[in-house]
Amino acid sequence: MPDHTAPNLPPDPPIDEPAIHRAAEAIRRCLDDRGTIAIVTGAGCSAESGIPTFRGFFAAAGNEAAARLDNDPDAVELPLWANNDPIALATPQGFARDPELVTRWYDWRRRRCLKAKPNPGHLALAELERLAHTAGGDCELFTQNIDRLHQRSGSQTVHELHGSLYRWRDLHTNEEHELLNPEPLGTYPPPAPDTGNPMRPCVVWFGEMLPPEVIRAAEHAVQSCTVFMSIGTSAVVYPAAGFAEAAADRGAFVIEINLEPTPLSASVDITLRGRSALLLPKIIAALNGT
Ligand code: BV8
Repeated sequence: MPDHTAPNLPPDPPIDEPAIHRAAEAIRRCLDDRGTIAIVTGAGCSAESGIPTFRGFFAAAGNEAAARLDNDPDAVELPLWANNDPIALATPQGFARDPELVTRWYDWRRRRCLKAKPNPGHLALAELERLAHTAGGDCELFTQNIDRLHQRSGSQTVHELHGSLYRWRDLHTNEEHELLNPEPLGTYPPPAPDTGNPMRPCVVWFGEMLPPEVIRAAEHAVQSCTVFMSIGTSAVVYPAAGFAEAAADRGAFVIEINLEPTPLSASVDITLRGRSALLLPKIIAALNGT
């Protein structure tokens, strides 16, 4: 029985070894041509670090088990959010309606992500970046995740499409502050350390624009990549979901790794069903010919 760190993961589907090798061959051709690999990851990439996925966040049973795993003092408060739709919380309107509830939710996620560890899928993507650079190519990773586990696993080029749980900004001055203290923030919304003004997390809520510099980097990667990988995402949130489609339209070789089919699955070159922490290391092993 595989050792899952995230509770309630379904049993592993059969591994499609030939597809693993086809994916590795496509990546090998890209590296031999000193090409660019573009990658988009979603919450599924962090699921095996014990972080519930965004839409699975309120699979209450799984999340209560995960919260108990953490012996989180806030675990008893989880039902406070379990009756709320995360999409409603992750909006400016949700924050305006109940800034205390929303900032408590983000602080709870911030502390659980601080305690989480990168999983073998994160480490495999950091290794892929190293292989790309050694070959004289490039590897641009765009994540929808706000947990910084890619950076902590050693990936050097990580573009945060939807911001970060650890950066909060003063609502009046827009000054940003890193909040890395593992203790609860205590006051909600938390006060800025210099002005005392209330702060919000520097995440991109629904209805908010993504950082322009990240959009530009993504558009460049989509136009220049030879291989595009979509990993652990339901591919329903735009503009991130559109990057893989645009890469496929341009003729890039698109590889999807996801536990379940997505709207992208029909239009990619290879779609691998399974856990990213299991399949990514297998692709790297095939790439290294080991
Ligand atoms: C924008 C940060 C321009 C916060 C997130 C009406 C008004 C305004 C905009 C829209 C609108 N209608 C539509 C839109 C566009 C909207 C959108 O796409 N909505 C969707 C719901 C249809 N997009 C936006 O609003 C974006 N901004 O468009 O600006 C604009 C502005 C104004 C007006 C018009 C346009 C901003 C989007 C960013 C929102 N913020 N996160 C936070 O995290 O709290 S998005 C949120 O969803 C997370 O970032 C999450 O990562 C992301 C996507 O979800 P996934 O990562 O894919 O996670 P999910 O749970 O869905 O799926 C996980 C997958 O992994 C599953 O398929 C599962 O099977 C798989 N999996 C699980 N375990 C594993 C696994 N796979 C492999 N291995 C495993 N172990």
